[in-house]
Order: sequence, then C-alpha cells, then structure tokens
Amino acid sequence: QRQTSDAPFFMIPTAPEGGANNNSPACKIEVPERLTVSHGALVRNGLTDRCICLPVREAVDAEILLVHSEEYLEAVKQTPHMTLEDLKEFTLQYGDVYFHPNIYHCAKLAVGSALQLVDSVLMGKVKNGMALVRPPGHHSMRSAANGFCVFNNVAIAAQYAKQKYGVKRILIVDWDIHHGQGVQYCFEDDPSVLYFSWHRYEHQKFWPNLKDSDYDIVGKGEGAGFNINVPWNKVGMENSDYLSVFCHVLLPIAYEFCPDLVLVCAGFDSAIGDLEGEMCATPDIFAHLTYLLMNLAEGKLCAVLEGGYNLTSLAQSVCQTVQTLLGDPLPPLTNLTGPCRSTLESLQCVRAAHRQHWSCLRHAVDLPTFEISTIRIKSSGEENKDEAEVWEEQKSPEEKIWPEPPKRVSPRVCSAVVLPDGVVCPDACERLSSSEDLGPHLLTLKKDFLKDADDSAVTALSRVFSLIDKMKNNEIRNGLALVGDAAMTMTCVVQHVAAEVDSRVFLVCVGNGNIPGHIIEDGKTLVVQISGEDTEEQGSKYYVPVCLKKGCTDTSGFAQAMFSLLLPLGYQHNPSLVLLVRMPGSGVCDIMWQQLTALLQSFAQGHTLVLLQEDDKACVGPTASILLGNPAPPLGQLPASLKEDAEAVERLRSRLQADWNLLLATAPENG
Ligand code: Q9C
Ligand code: ZN
Repeated sequence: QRQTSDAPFFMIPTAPEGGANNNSPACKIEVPERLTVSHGALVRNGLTDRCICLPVREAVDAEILLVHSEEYLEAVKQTPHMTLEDLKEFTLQYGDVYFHPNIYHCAKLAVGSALQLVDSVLMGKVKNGMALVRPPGHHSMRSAANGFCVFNNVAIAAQYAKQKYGVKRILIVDWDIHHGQGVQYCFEDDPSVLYFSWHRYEHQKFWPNLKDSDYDIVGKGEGAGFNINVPWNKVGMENSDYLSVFCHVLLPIAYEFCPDLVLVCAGFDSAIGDLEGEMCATPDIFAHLTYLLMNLAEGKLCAVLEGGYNLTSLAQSVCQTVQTLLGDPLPPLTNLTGPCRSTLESLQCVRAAHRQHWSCLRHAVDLPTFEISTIRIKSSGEENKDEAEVWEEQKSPEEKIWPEPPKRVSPRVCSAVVLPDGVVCPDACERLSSSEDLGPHLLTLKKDFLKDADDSAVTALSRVFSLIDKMKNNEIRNGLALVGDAAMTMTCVVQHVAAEVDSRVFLVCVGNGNIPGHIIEDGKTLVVQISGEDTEEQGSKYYVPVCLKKGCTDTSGFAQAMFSLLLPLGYQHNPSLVLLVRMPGSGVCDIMWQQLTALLQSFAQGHTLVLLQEDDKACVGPTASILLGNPAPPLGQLPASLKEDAEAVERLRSRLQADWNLLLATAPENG
C-alpha cells in the first residue's frame, strides 16, 4: 500500500569539522554550525515535529560515478588517510575548497541524503522534502572539487532519478548566489534536465569569474535552451528583483518544459546578511520561491542545501522553506518596489537569448536581437553610483539588520464551503450551514442589496459574508461558495470588503461578464478579468481586461497571462483578500483553473474566496482539492500560444508597467 505522509522530511548527516586549508586550518564560513543552527531553528519553530526524518546513508561508488570520474573518486578516497601536508598539497590543485580528513565521509553522506530524499519523493512516501547537508555540491565538477564542494549532490540526484525511476524531465532551480557551474557542465548538452541559475556576476568580476556564467550560455547541441543563466550585475538585489525573474523568465519556461521532478540547489547566500552574496532579499522570499515551484511536477520537489553563511539569515531562510513545503500559508511580502535597472537589463538579455528556444518568449516585445543585447550590456561597465549606494556598499553585509520574519499561523480551519442543500461537502472542508453561520449581515443584506432575492440567495450571501469575516479573523484560511448568481455575489462581496479600512481586494474574474464600474474606482480593488470577449474596454490602472481570442481555452495564452500579469500585479497590490470568480461558461479547463487557484494562494496569506455558479457544480471537488493544499496537476508541455493572445498580453504589460513596475521585463532606453 502506498504510504503518503503529509510532511516533508529533512536530514542532517554527521557534521564534519571544518576542512584543512593550506594557510588556515579550516574554512571560516562553510562550518558545521550551519547545520546545527538551521536544525535548532527548525526544532524551535516546531517544524521538526511535523517532518519525517529520514535516515542518512553513504552514497556508493556507482552513484558518485554517475557524475564524477573514476580518477577523481579514487583521489578523494585517499584523503582520509593523508597527512595534513598531503592534504594541503591535494587541496591546492582545486579552487576554494578545503579538504579535512573526514570530508570524504561527509561528502558521501551528503550525496546519500539527497538520494534518500529523491527515493522517498519518487516512491510517494513523502510529498516533498529538504536535505540539510554539507559539504555543498553545485560547484564540483566531473573531475574537480571547487567552491567548498566535493561531490555534486544535486547533479548526482538528477542522474539517479533518470536512471532508477526513468524520470523524463527534471528542472533544477539553483537559487544559491553562486553559479553552479558544476551542474551546468554536467547537463549542458542534455535536454532532459533544465538548469536554471541566478548568480552574482558583476560582469564577470565575481567568483568564479567565468564567461560560462553569462546569460548567453544557453546549452549546447540537443541541450540548447535548457540552460538558463541570470547574472546579477549588482549587489543589493531585493525581493522584487528575485520575483520578477521568476515571473518573467523561470516560471513561463518551467511550465512550458513541464518537469516530472523539481530539484532545488537551495543555497541561502542569496539572502540578506550574507557576506558572500551581499544581496538584500529577505528570508521570507524563500517561502514564495518555494511555493511558486510546488505546482510543477505534482509537487514532487526536493530541496538540497548548498550555500548560506550568515547563520541567522540561513536559519530563518531554511525555516521559511520547510514551512512552505509543509503547506503553511505564505507570509505577505511588502515593499515590492519593482526590479532595479540592472535586473531589467539582465531580464531583457536572458529573454532575448532564450526566445528562439521557448515559445512563451516568442512574441515578447522590445527585445533586442541577441547580438545587440550582448554588446549593449557587456560594454556597460562602471555606472555612476549615487552616494547612498556607495555608503550602502561600505556597510558590511553582516551588519545589515532586518526584522525576523513574523510567525506564520495556520488557521484552525483550512477550507470552508457554502453550498446549496443537496450538494455534498468535499472531504476535509468545513460546511457553513448552521444558523450562526448566517452572521450579522442578514438584515442589512435584505434591506440593501437583495430586496427581490429569494430567501435561499439571501441565506447564501449571508454565509459568504460570514466566511469572509472568519477569514479576516484568521479562523479560516480560505473558502468556496457555490451560488446561484456568481456575478451578483461578486459585486456584493467586493462592496462588503471595500467598506473596511485598509482592505485590498484582488479580484480575478475568469470568463465573460460585466464588472460594475463603481467597484473598481475606489483603488482598493484590483480587477483582472480573463475572457474571450473583446469588450473594446480600455481598462485602467485597477481594471485589467485580458481578452484571449479563443477565450480561456487557449492554455498557453492563459498561462502567459498568469505569470507575466497576474502574479506581478497580485504581488504588487498585496491584497488582504483574493476573490476568484468563475463565470458560467468560461471555458477554462479544470487543470488550468486549478493552477490558477493554486498560484493565487501566494497572496493575502492564502485568504482566497472562490465563487462558482451552480452550473459549475462539477468544479467544487477540483477547486476544494487545491484550497486544501494539494498541488495542481501539470498542464502538460505547453504549445505555442496564439500570436494574437501573446501580443494582447504584451500590450497590457506595456500599458500597465508605469503603474505596476513588477510587470517590467525590459530596461527602458537611456535609463
Ligand atoms: N569572495 C557555495 O556557496 N569563495 N560555495 C569565493 C570570493 C568561494 C561558495 C571567494 C565561494 C564558494 C556552495
Ligand atoms: Zn553559494
């Protein structure tokens, strides 16, 4: 019998001593405390109790040889028996790596742990998980140790998954701040492994100073297009910069690729406070990065620790990642000010370099040809820095202070439903049907909105309002209502919520239908409507009509709208409630609908209210499944979207990006 656990697991092999170096006896930053401190934080936050802890094992030779050469393995095998003198000498042939007598043992445990995780996920024993291991792996190459890495844990895990389980397509997301050149070299001609890495680059001035790390390295031969490098050419990148790369590069391509397994090179030196990365993204960004990958590959995600050297920042980031794998609501991200100019240049270049390989980029506007972008960006060396920037740079990254991420509390009830009599409540949902669920709104409702409505409509609406109140009090995470008139309910709900101070609603309406103007004009409600109706409607800052030629049946066009419009808009609006409405006859397929529902959980700490019309009763089950935290099924490898649809989405982006700068994916001329 298939045993499925709700919890991811983590594991920690025996922590090694710091390695030997030719001058200093040990590496100063890649230290055992990285694991003990991370583990301690998981324990303190009650997260270890919710995980399954798998035993570690040593990888066997055959597994290491999936990626490394026999000569290299034999050489590393000798290190436990070497004198300190010999170790120093051995270390010298590699770059930035330290060999301690017990590192071979630890490196075998690190690989073995990653493989245990892959085994458990692919055998369905756990949904997902994180391996807390060291030494890290992504810099190590076929025949060379490098950058604190001995064996390439994640590259071996990918080869192992292909070989042992016949996995066809693997996505590797490397969010460590260094380029995992070892992973790139391993898969550069392999179209079955899509490798994505962002990394501090500074026009090749940052370690490991390789031309191979630039955006124009896209893979070779069969593997052309399956290597994505996003260089950070400045330090100090923030949450907005990371999110815009996910929205405008990684997610569109990853969904088009449609992996069967997601591996994450989970380095946290890309977080604030890290002296290697010198970036400013906060630990809670990793909750979002993790979540955005969890609806690929049916949720089969294995994160494997790489770098991360500020112990405070590292521990917080690890907790954010694990808590997301466990399904807790996401923290709200504030201060999303949009990407900086340097990020826009990188985005533009990466998109230009990959447009010939991925149909989601085919109709992107304002992309220079590949040659032009190469010259333009590569020549831009020293820019003028303002004084604030210079001062910021002098401040040591370890002195940076940031607030500890607030506790993420799961409401007692995950999903509540309001259903007409006779419709069965989905398993694990809580039905609102008692008289106290009518809430205090019944009388006002009758008076204000529903003079002519029948009693059952008034009762239903009253329960919907009660559900919203309970979301606001964090008693319920999300809700679903099957109502007689979705459009009318939507209007009432928006008015009800907008009446409160500080409320912001993100209304996502799928299908045709009129959105009353007065619910848009207050600036609290941001409306995105995806339909097949060319309403000739201009739209405004707060009303974004996305008109697809074949309506919501064009999966690729719809997906593009989700990543390049909906996600950035939602993040920047930072709503307190997401209202997702499915108009009758919208034509959206169930899987697309589930993916949409899932992605919207990124906002408002998961406070989503879904409105379905009674005709769409069959959709209650699939929607509830997502609201309860199950991953959405894969969309399949996406074909090219209709040219008209791609262009319509691009036009909207261009129109709106002055108001919502997370929509930007190109650098303005002469900026
Ligand atoms: N200050 C990992 O994060 N040293 N490795 C660079 C420049 C090597 C980092 C020196 C950093 C290796 C897994
Ligand atoms: Zn790193």
